[in-house]
Amino acid sequence: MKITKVLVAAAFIAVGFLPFQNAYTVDSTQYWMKVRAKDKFERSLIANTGLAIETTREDFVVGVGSLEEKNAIERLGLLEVSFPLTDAMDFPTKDAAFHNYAEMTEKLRTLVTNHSSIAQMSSIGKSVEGRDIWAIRISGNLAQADSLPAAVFMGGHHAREHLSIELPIYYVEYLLTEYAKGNPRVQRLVNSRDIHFIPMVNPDGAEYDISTGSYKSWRKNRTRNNNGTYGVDLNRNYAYGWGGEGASTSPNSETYRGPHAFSEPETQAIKKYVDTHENITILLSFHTYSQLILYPWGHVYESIANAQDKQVHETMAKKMAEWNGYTPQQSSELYIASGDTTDWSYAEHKIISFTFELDPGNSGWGSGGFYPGAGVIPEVQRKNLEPVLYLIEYSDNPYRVLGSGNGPIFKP
Ligand code: 0X9
Ligand code: ZN
Repeated sequence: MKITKVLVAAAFIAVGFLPFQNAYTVDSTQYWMKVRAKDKFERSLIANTGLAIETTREDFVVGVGSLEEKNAIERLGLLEVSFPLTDAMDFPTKDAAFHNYAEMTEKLRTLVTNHSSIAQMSSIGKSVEGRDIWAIRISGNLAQADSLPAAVFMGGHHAREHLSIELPIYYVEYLLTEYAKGNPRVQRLVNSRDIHFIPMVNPDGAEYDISTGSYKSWRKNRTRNNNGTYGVDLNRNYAYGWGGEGASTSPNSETYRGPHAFSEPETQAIKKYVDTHENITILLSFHTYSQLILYPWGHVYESIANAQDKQVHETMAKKMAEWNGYTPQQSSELYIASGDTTDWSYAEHKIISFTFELDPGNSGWGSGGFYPGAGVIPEVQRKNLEPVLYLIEYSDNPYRVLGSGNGPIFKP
């Protein structure tokens, strides 16, 4: 969105003189606001200022309004956070190829609308600030997709890891457009599978990270903690091993685990989605960066007890590493961290689960780190395409990677 200062100059075509200074400025900037409101009376007070309330929660509302409305709300003593919806609230120009929340929503909506016989878009829950968390479901047989083998891919648990959002978006586009073009491999996969993408698990964090037009290096979500700080680390908030090592009890910390497991609406949404799609056998959560393929456990150094499951994770990780060149290893080889997505999905549902730490590597593309620049997007999408197709392929029975006759065949 662009700054919209409207210069209004009355045109006086009087001969010889200009009677007074007749140019004035109207600031038509709109502000995004989070406003404290504990009941209908406070909400009515706020609505009365003119604020367009978009989301109502137990103790706050979110809306958009003018500077005048923002000032009025400030005078009521209820304003918690505000951003001008100006040039900010978007990626720096050089990184415009990344999708912000609105752009992602629009792109996914268009893709699904154009391929509605094989794709659905649904909100799996709302973020703390009331944004929809979108899931895309792709299958050649949507009516009976629950009885097909399923894989789920997610991105954007961590706010500043914007590259992790570009991959799920791209694979949605790839599968839908290749299917339409008649790509036989994609048609076979889509027709026989139930494929899920949740590209932006933490939309509030991602938007906050770009809210000033330069990156904030934000990681967590945007929960207001009890000490007035913001954010829970969503990859420390899942239930399995929650409360263990490698997660902080301090709300100020970057790795704050939250007051209890699944305290956050974002992780609750993922939990509910995974819990209710019992056909999911494979999960991949994209993060950045370090070029790693990680698998459980992450909360202890021991490996998972089931030897066959361990072997499946190792075999798949090694195979995928041949395509993307990343290093396959157990999560806790990186460091111990409790409450992450994949420990939970494996422990709770026996889903074969991976975390990819995407590019760059530690000493990869310069000092890019979390912000490697938009130029890397196509290459990272390309190198991870084969791993994604492979996971979809083997979701009917991941144990097949160990040779025929291994493990439970998928039963709907
Ligand atoms: O710390 C994390 O959540 C992940 N790394 S990141 O830089 N994207 O924040 C790694 C999670 C791997 N899991 C464990 N080590 N348990
Ligand atoms: Zn991460």
